[in-house]
Parts: sequence; structure tokens; C-alpha cells
Amino acid sequence: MFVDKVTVQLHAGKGGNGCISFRREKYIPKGGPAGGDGGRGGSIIFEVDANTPALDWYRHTRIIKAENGIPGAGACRNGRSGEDLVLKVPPGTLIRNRATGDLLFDGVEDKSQFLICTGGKGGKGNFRFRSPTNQAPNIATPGTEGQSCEVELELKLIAEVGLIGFPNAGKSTIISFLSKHAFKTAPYPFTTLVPNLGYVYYKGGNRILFADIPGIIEGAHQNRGLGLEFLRHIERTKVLVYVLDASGIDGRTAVDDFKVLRHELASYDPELLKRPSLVVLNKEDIESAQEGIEAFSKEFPELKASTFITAAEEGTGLDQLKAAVFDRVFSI
Ligand SMILES: Nc1nc2c(ncn2[C@@H]2O[C@H](COP(=O)(O)OP(=O)(O)OP(=O)(O)O)[C@@H](O)[C@H]2O)c(=O)[nH]1
Ligand SMILES: [Mg+2]
Repeated sequence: MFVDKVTVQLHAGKGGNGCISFRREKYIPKGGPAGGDGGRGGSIIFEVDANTPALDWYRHTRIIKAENGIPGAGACRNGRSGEDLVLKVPPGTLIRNRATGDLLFDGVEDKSQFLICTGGKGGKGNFRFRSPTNQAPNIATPGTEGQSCEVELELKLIAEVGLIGFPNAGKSTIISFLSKHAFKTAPYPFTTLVPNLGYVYYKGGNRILFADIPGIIEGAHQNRGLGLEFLRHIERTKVLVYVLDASGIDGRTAVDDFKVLRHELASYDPELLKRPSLVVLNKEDIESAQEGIEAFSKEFPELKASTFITAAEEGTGLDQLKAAVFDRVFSI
């Protein structure tokens, strides 16, 4: 799970002022009061929307204002109310008062709404103040300010696919290619120190959040290397992708790596082994990879249908991998 947070300032609209005005009509020398009321200020409402994937929009829009009410006018015309502003947030968004940290809204259900800032009231025009004793009232009231607040939006992102592998296997290269976002890759172990997250898009605008988990080595469950702490990020993924270096250039074999990875995962949580998974035999472009691929197929013939051979740096085989991942995720 990955946490994304933004802070925004919200200002509901001010109410429009009431108007002081008198009728001026031909042949009626002393027209009565005719000032209209101001309109209500627009309120700000949060709405959970399943089609809103992230909080990105709020990153560019830190101050959000709803429309003010329009002042009243002569001839008893009332001002129009400001439009309410409905702010969409993805399911799973928590809304907190920035100052106190109090939880105001836990947006779970699609389409559920929460009124966060109420718009100001419109002022009264002088028409409202007419009475038998005061037929020409010279008073109107101003609109009131709308409510304001500063809130923190927090979204817990849940990756649907986790890339698992030894350091240097090519996980970051794969996620960079698929998500079209350049994550750091380098020819040394432990390049990735915190999980990288990337959306991968597919036909029809479907998208899946991938997580590139820092490299795992033998003994990670005893805290070797970076340990297994990062595996909590894949606890809720739907599909695991084991990324294995088939070439053996780092002095290990894909067969051994796969066994070690499964063992490490099982030490963390045996349930992870039951998760739907795919295997990637990467670095196929290196000559020695053929041997590694053959050895792997021999050792795990039952995985044939879910094994993909790739040369991630050139992008070879990644389209097929992507199609298979989407297929798995959407069939769950
Ligand atoms: N020849 C070849 N090199 C590759 C391939 N895929 C990745 N590499 C290289 O292997 C090195 C490691 O790739 P990364 O994507 O950084 O590996 P990683 O699994 O993210 O590694 P860590 O972040 O250290 O866990 C980089 O130098 C890549 O350029 C491939 O298919 N063929
Ligand atoms: Mg990496």
C-alpha cells in the first residue's frame, strides 16, 4: 500500500449582498423599496468517484473556491446563488482537518458525498424590510462569508501487480518500459531502495498500478539486504510477477533465484505463494540466457503457460507480458 497525500485550502462562496433600491416608475412619485436579496454562496462538497484514479488534480490546485452568490438588484431581483462545487476524490480517500488531524470523512462508497464547507447566506434586500411603519427602508444586509478550511486528503493506493526479484534482474527496467516513466535503473544491485509505482495503460483506457519492489536476496527474511519490509506493499496485490535474470551474468541461475524468492516470500507470508503469478525470464538478449531458459523450463514444466521470455532493455516480449498481466488481473 502506498500513501499519497495532498493539502488543500477550501473556501465556500460568499453570499451576495442584499440590495437597497426603490421603484422608479413613471407617474408613481414615491415608489416603494425594491432591493432584491443576494444569492447564497456555493458550498464545497466532496464526492467519491470510482472513475477518479488519484489525487493528481489537487496537486496543481491548492486553493479551491466555490462561486460567490450574486448581489440582489433593483426591481426585487434576487441574485443568483453560487454554484456548489463538487470535488471528486477516488474511493479510499480520507479527509482530515489539517489543523487538528481529525478525520472528517472516510470516502469508501462510490457516489457518497460529504458537505465540507457551507456557502455564505445571501443578504436581504430592502424590500424585505418594508413595514407599515417604515415604507421606505434604507437598509439591506450583507451576504455572509462562506466557510473555509484546510484539509488533508490521503489516499492509500493499492498496487494490483507486484514485481518481485533479485537485485539487478531488471524489475525497474520493466516497469519503466510499461509505464512509460523513467525509473532509475543501473547495473548494480539495490538500485531501487523504495518501491516504484507506475500505472500501466492498456486498450480501452484500462490501467493497472504496478509496484516495483526493491530487490530481495537469500536471507532477506533475516533482514539481509533490504530485508522483507517492503513485502507489505504486495500484501494486497492481485498478481505477482517474478522477474528472473536468465543470463546468469550475476553468477546465479534463474532456477535457484526462483526457489529462493519463493522461500523468502513464504517466510514472510505463506499465503503469498498462492497468489496468481507470472514468471519473467529476462535478459534473453545475452547469449548465456538460452541455457538458463532451458534449465528453467525443464525444472518447472508446469509453469510454461505463465512464463514470459523478455529482453526488457529493448522492450522485447513486454507487450505479451502486459497482455497476460491484464488478462489475469481482470479475470480475478
Ligand atoms: N542485457 C540486458 N540488460 C538488462 C535487461 N534488463 C535490464 N538490464 C540491465 O540490468 C541492470 C539492472 O536493471 P534494473 O532494472 O535496474 O534492475 P532491478 O531489478 O530494478 O534492480 P534493483 O533495483 O537493484 O533491485 C541495468 O543495467 C539494466 O540496464 C535486459 O533485458 N538485457
Ligand atoms: Mg530497481
